[in-house]
Parts: sequence; structure tokens; C-alpha cells
Amino acid sequence: MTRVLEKSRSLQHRAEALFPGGVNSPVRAFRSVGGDAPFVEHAEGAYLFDADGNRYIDYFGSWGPMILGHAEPSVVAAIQDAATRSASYGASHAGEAELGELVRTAVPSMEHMRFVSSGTEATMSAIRVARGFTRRRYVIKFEGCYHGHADGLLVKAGSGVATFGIPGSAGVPDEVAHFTLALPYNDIRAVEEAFARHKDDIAAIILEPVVGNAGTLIPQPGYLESLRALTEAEGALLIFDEVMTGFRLALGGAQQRFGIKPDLTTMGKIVGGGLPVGVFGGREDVMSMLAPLGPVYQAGTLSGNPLAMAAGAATLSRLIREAGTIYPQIEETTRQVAEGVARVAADAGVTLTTNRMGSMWTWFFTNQPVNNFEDAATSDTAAFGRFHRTMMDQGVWLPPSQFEAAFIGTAHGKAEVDVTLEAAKKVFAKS
Ligand code: KE4
Repeated sequence: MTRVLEKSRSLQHRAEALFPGGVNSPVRAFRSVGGDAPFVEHAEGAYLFDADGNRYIDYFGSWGPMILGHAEPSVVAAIQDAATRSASYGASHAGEAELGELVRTAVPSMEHMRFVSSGTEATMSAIRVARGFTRRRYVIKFEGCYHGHADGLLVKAGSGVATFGIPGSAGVPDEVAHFTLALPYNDIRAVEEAFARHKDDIAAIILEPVVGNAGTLIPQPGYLESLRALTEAEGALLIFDEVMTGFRLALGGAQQRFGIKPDLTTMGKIVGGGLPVGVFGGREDVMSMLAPLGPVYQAGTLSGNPLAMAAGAATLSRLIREAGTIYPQIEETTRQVAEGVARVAADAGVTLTTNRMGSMWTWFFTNQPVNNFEDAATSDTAAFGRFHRTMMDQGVWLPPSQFEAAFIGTAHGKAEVDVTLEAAKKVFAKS
């Protein structure tokens, strides 16, 4: 099927006159998979519709938020209703506590919290409050984990394991990267070595408990428990970055699924129901360091925005109300799609490594296990690009990168599974 993309191409040309690469976030440019990125005209349920009228099954859901599908009626109604009372006040309002109480119902470790407007703000602020509370300088992150684009988190591993981080982006000074240690994921010995090397000067470990930003990486049995024990023994804080896994892997996120209580948690995406919301929180004694109570400064013009609070509250209310059916449903649909396509590929002689948990997964184009970023990097990204482009031609829109997770929501059902498996059969038959 040759898709018409004329209108998207002219919109891309118009956008390039305004935005670097024509996008407001790099991954949308399709640079790692090739092909033209369609411009979305509207979306509904499990589907995206582009400017030329092409329809696609959406398997990235705005990178996670759209777990209830696009234009979910209760979320739309909540936003429309809130908008009639002004888009923003810059003052306290009841909607903040309404969403905050729902967050704490779903994630009890969030004793105290603060809303911000993105996942980046949430992780950046959580790290600042962890440093303020512990009065320590270093932070440990893991290769392949992405926590947003704050300078101190755009850091990659230095020369040797547990040595000082080096900038992962232009514009990040060495001195800033120095205080972030980037270690291999799923390697507890590297963490032990880092604590030995920087005794009493590591403020926190931050990680995606189940990684989505290297593609999906699953923690090895005991790994998260070891990080919890190590941080407690060393007086460092454990920060679960659940921007992606929060309300996704279970109502209570990865911490519910694995039964681990972090000191701080950062969330985003689903918590805003598609509107710009991030939230960080956890132990009340730690969060009490924040202004106006304590000496750690953090602020935001649109934090607690009434429309975003309303969208998040409508989303979490339904997830809480229907958790018993929603999570088993989306997990089963994900199993059918993830395993079904892997089987189709295998029948065509193409070996994929499928990492899946809950309703997030990744097909790695490699024939070896993928337990960390180094393993993920063995994937044949050119083959993934061909797969992505030909699935787009079949009306299946996967995340445009081998190193991203795909997502399924409540609007995906048997029809979408069947179309996806048929598309994969055509794609792999050609390869
Ligand atoms: P935002 O600042 O993009 O809202 O959140 C940053 C962030 C923090 N932590 C985790 C675990 C995340 O996955 C993210 C953002 N995720 C990417 C997709 N992998 C957002 C997509 C994009 O950058 O356009």
C-alpha cells in the first residue's frame, strides 16, 4: 500500500522554517528509522489519523500517556469543563489536591509530592531535593536510562566503571557531568564499587525500575532489592523514575509490581492524561526540604495547572475504578501482539529478542538476550528501520526508534491485534 503523504510533507516544510528539524522533540523526526514522519490531524481510541487521511494503529500513545486511548470521553469532558473556568490561575485550587489524593491512592509511597509540568522537571527537582537532604554531591544513573534533559542527567559513563561521568550532550560542562556516575544497568557490583569509591558522598541512585529508554530492559531477579538494601546501608536515597512505568506496569507502577518502596518517585505521562504534568514525591521528611518549608528551591508558573489536574484526575479515577479489568486486559493484548509478531518473524527466519512487561515491550533485532544497553546496542537498527517503515505502510505506527518501548492501552482490541499480525506477515514475507 503506498501511502499519500503530500500534506504531511508540506507541513514538514512549513515546520522546518520554524523549528530545528521541524520538530519540538527530536525523536519525532524519524531520523533513526527513515521515512517521512506523518503529521497527525486527529486521534481517537487506538488510532492516529494523519493530514492526508491515512489511519494508523498507535503503539506509542504519545510515548505513554494515552493508556485510555485518544479522546477518551471522560478526559475530554474534564478538560472542557475546567477550561470554562480559565486555563490557569497561578494560585492554589482544589484540583491539585484532587489529583494528589488519587496519586497517593495509587502510589502510597508518595507521602508528600509536588506537581511540575514535565518528567524532566520531576527528575531534576527530585535530584536537587535528594542532594539537599543528604548534603552529598554525587548521583548514580544507569546507561540506557533516560530521565529527561536536565544537564546533570545527560551524562554517559566515563572511561572506567564507576568513574566520573562525561557529557552525553554538547552544552553540558564537564564539571556538571563530573558529579553523575553512569553505571551499567543490572550490574550490582558496579554500584558497590561506586559506593566504595565515593564513600558518604553519593546522594542518590536514580533509575527506571523497568527501563523503557534503551528499548525495554527487565531488572534481573534481586537487582532492585539489592539497590534498595545498598542505598539504605549507605545512607543514599533510592529514586524510582516511574515517568514511564507509573500507572503503566500496575496501578502502583513498578514499585507495586516488585514490592519495593523507593524514597522518592518521579512520574509524568499518564498522571497528566496527555496534558503537561510531572510529579515528584515520596518521604515527607525529604520533601520538607522544599521551599517554602525548607532551603531547596523549586518552582513553576504552570505547576498544578487546572486543566492538567482535571485531565490527570479523570484518567487516574478511571484507572483506579477499573484497575481489576484494565491491567489484565492491556497485559493480555500486549502479549498477543508482542509474541504474535515475534512468532511471525521466526516463521520467516528472522530472530527477534522480545522484552516485555505489563503493557510495554520492545522487539530487538538481535538474536541474543538484551539485559542492558550494551546488549541492546547489538541490534540491527537498519533492519528495525526497514521494519518500522514497512509497518507504517501497513497502517501500524510503532515508536520510531529501536531504543524505545511500545505501549498498548484499553482501546486496543482483537481487531488491532489481527491487523498488526497480518501486517507483520506481509512485512516479514518480503524480507
Ligand atoms: P519529559 O520531560 O519528556 O516529560 O519526561 C522525561 C522522561 C523522564 N523519565 C523517563 C523514564 C522518560 O521516559 C522520559 C521521557 N520519555 C521520552 C520517550 N522515551 C519522551 C519522548 C520524547 O522525548 O519526545
